[in-house]
Amino acid sequence: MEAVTARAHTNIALIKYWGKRNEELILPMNNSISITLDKFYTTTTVQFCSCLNEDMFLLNGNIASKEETEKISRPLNIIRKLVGRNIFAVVDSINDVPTSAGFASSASGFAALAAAATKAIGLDLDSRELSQIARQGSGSACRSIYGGFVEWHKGEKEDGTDSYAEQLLHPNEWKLSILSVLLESKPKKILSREGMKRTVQTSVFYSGWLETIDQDLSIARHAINERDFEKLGTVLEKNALKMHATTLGANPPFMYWQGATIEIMNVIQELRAKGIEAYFTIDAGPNVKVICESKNEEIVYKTLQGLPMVKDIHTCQPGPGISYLAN
Ligand code: 2P0
Repeated sequence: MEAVTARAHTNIALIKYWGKRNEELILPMNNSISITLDKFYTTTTVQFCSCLNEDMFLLNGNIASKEETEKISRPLNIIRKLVGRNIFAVVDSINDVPTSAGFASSASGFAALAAAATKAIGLDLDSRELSQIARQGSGSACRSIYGGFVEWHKGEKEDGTDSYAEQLLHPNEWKLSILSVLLESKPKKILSREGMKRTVQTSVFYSGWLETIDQDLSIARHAINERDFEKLGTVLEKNALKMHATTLGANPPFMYWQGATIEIMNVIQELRAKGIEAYFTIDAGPNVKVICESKNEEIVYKTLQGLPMVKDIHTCQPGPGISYLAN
């Protein structure tokens, strides 16, 4: 069978996915909205062969661990079931996602895998179907099928058939800048999967998250539609702070921020007080992403670059969805 290569880019959530209602199918408690980024991506080649009796996974040129291989076998099992064939694959995956940039590679990784593997086994799926397969590798991966601004619909059904992402805006339709600020930090202790689970089960603030999420989503959708940067920035920063507040109400409580995280948040709020529109968001780790309009990119970059706790800054713009590469 032919080898197929696909590429997918990472994404950053503006309105966060935080909590699952079904751990097995990876069904979220709420919709989320993201921007796919141009700079960081995963390129994955998949080839099925009846000569194999299990999946083989090469990650950045090295044979992956049993645990890592089990993770990629999950979406491959779904694909095998779809075609009714018990045939295994070699998966060769290269991450151009510097983990140093504070981005997880799971979103781009599972999106590229879904695209390459379905085509390699002979399926011709549309983006929505690919999004559903990528979702079952890692939730945020369902958004990386598309470029630009994307919304993941949580869906209502318990079988997950209506839980997939959709593009809101093409990457060329709104050129924002996203600065990924790498801070001096210690390794994170609580992975997002575990963190969101503990939050859903125990946080006294999780009800507040759920009660206000539809309003945040609606404001963000309108802001994107109207290219209203102040409106979008205000709601995305509020939403990130609210997500992190839920971790403080969990039992036992936990927090992703470190000292440097708070210092950057203050710097961005001070920049705004001086009239420069920039907003921050933070995922399940200490690093900060700053979002601004292109006209302010240079001043934001220069402000951050000079700070002692900033180790590195990567500047991104809205990027493309999945693409297939010639082998
Ligand atoms: C997001 N995060 O919307 C949120 C915000 C982290 C904070 O999606 O368990 O790797 O594989 O579905 O997608 C990171 O979690 O979690 C994430 P799983 P995933 O981007």
